[in-house]
Order: sequence, then C-alpha cells, then structure tokens
Amino acid sequence: MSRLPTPPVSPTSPGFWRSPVRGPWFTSVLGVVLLGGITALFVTGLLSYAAYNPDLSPVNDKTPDKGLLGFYLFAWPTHPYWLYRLTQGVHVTLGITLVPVLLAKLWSVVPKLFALPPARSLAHALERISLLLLVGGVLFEFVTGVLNVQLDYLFPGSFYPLHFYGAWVFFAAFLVHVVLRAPAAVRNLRRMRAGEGPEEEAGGEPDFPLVSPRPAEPTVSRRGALWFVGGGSLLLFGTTAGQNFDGPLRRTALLAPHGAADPGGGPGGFQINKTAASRGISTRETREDVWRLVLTGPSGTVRLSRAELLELPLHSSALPIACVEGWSTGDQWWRGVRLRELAVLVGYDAETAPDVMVESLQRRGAFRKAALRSNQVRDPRSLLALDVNGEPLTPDHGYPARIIVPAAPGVLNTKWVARMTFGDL
Ligand SMILES: Nc1nc2c(c(=O)[nH]1)N[C@H]1C(S)=C(S)[C@@H](COP(=O)(O)O)O[C@H]1N2
Ligand SMILES: [Mo]
Repeated sequence: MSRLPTPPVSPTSPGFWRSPVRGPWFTSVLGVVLLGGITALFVTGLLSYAAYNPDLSPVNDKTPDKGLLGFYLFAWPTHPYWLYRLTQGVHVTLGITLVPVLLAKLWSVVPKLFALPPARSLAHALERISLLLLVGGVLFEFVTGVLNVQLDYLFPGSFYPLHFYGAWVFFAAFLVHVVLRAPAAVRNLRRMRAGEGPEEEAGGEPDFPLVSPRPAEPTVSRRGALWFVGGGSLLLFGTTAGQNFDGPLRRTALLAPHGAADPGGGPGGFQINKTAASRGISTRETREDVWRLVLTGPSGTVRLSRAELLELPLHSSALPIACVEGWSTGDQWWRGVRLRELAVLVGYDAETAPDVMVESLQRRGAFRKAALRSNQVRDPRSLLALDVNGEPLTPDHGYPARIIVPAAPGVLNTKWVARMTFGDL
C-alpha cells in the first residue's frame, strides 16, 4: 500500500482516522437504531420513575424538588398488575442490549469530536455544545444505570436523582441532535436503498468527512462490522432477558445481578433481593411472642401479633416481584390481610382508605420505609402478606409480614413490616 508523503499525525486532521468502516452509512444505521431504542429507554425510564410515586413522600424519593421536570408525574396505577415488571424489564434489558450499538456509534463519529476549528458559526457552535452534552449525557446514563444494576446500589439514595437529571440533560441534547441530523440520516438510508451512494456531507461537515481520505486496508466490510455490533447486542440480550422469566430461562441470565444466585427450592424458592441477615433482622425480633404489628390511624393505635393477624379475613393474590435492577419473578401466591382492611381497624372506610407509611424492623439503610398511595391501599389485591405459595413467609422474603401491591416496584413491597401509619402523608 502506498504511503502519503507527509502522513498527518494529529487527530484533528481527517487523515489521522483511517478505518474504512467509518462513513455516513454505518453512522446512519446505528443512529436510526439508537433513535428508536433511546426514545423507548427514555419513556420507560420516566414511567419507572413515576412508579415510585416520588411526589408522594420524601421517603420514596430524595428529590422532592424536581420542579418542572416532575410535570408528568401521576398516581401510579395498580392495573395491569404486571405494569412495572414490563416497564422496568424493558428499560434495563433494552439499555444493556444497546450498549454495543452506542459504543459503535460513538466510535463511528469520534473523528468529528476532534474537528477544528471548534465552531464555524453560531449554529455550528450550538450543535457542537449539544453534541458534548449528548455524548457526556449518554455515557453518564449508561454507566450509572449499569453500575446501579450490577454493583448493588453503589449510590444509596442518590442514584435516582442522578439518573433522572442525567436523563433530562441527555434528552434535551438528543432532541437538538435529532432535529439537526435525522433528515440527513433518513436521506442517506433512502439513497442506499435506491442503490445510490451516500451523500458524503450527510454524515458530517464537508471539511471533516466521516469517510477517511486515506483509508487503511479493510479487515472487515461495513456490513460485517454491523453484524459484529448486532451480534454483541444479541449476546447481551441473551444473557440478560432471562432474568424476567421463571424456570430454566432464568439460568440463561448470566449477567443478571441476582439471576445466578440460588434462592433455594420450595415455596420461598424465588429471587431474594436483600436477605434478612444482610439487613440486620434477627430471629429474636421476629419471634411470635415478640413481634407486633403497630397500626396507627384516627381511632388510635392497634397492636396485633402474627396469630391475631391470621385470624382476620385472609385473601390471596397472585403477584410478581419486579425490581428496579431489571429482574422480576413470575406470579407468586401471596396470602394475607388486605391493606384496606387494616385501615378499617384504625378508623377508615375500606373504599376511602388513605395513603399509608410503612416501616420495617430494619434500622439502617435504604428501603426500610416506603409510602403507598391511597389507590394502592384500596386495591383488594394489595396485601400485608403472611404466607407465600402456601407456607409462612421465609425470613428472607419478609417474615413475619410484608407488603405486596400490584404493579408496584419491588422497593415498595416492604419486608419485615413493623409499623403502618394511615393518613394523608
Ligand atoms: N425492609 C426492606 N424491605 C425491602 C427491601 C429492603 O432492603 N428492606 N428491598 C426491597 C426490594 S429493592 C425488592 S426488589 C424486594 C424484593 O423482595 P424479595 O427479596 O422477597 O424478592 O423487597 C423490597 N423490600
Ligand atoms: Mo428492588
């Protein structure tokens, strides 16, 4: 292969970047995939955030001051009962699957980050600033998301605001980027389909083309590179998606944080997030003769032992556990006392039962308290569960009693419940 007389060495020069794979076609295909994928990530992310009822109580969310960004929040419904299982399962699985596409896209446009001069006009300057926020924002969102899933609440209490604000910064930049770039990307793909070559400037500034002016010998075709990216995505999908299904499929979830952990067999043989031991719950405080559920409402305070709870009318609901980490269980059979009937014991009508603050025996750490909204309390499927799958709860699943609410994120299903305070929060 012939060498140019003076090979450029600076990354700010187009000739520095020599992969023959780079070009408008490669960038456009990846861009269109990300356009759809990231929009779905954004929507499912906002929904999953709403699922916490973050505006209900500061206990549910450490950012009560979302200001305008909370404009869309609404009372999270209890129908369909698998709603959060779907939104969060899609959010996490799709996010992980898109990692190779994102990396390939960033790689494909990396020369443009070095282009000089930094700005040729005001419009160009705005575009480049939005690009910086776009790249920074997307990396931030993927890194915080994956770390939260894999490293088990690396940022206790602060993941939600970080990921939430990061999403808005990113999305604002994403919108600017799409408005500026989508027409060219679509035009390019149309030209390709019509068998014409891509219009070069569609993928970048004419003075800094994506196509290398002195390409190196190809080692893989553009199509081959795309298959490689797609294969990576497929591999990630195949080792993640299984965490949302029971049976042998769950064992395929090699990347899932809890997918491989063995919760044992029997009625309590489904996924465990935090064990009783890890939360400092000892059998001394859960013993029949020690543990009491303390209910408070306008008519005063009621204390009930587990035996007394078992004498109240008991109901069953088949409901899954779905965690923010992206795993979920199939439906489990829970049996216990309806939350709205507990409200009746302290002075409310079942049909007009209010919000409730639930506190567990746990003294430290996240998720030892959670607030439930009145629509969740009133749903007849919402239980203070005492049994699961025909047996008393196991210590790790929340013995002596735990909350289970349809469509709610796992974190609202407080385990080892000690106290419930009814009333508008
Ligand atoms: N007291 C208490 N309850 C808790 C938690 C916790 O850490 N402490 N973890 C929550 C989370 S994040 C999830 S996903 C579910 C998991 O329930 P499981 O372990 O029975 O599957 O419990 C929830 N209840
Ligand atoms: Mo969770």
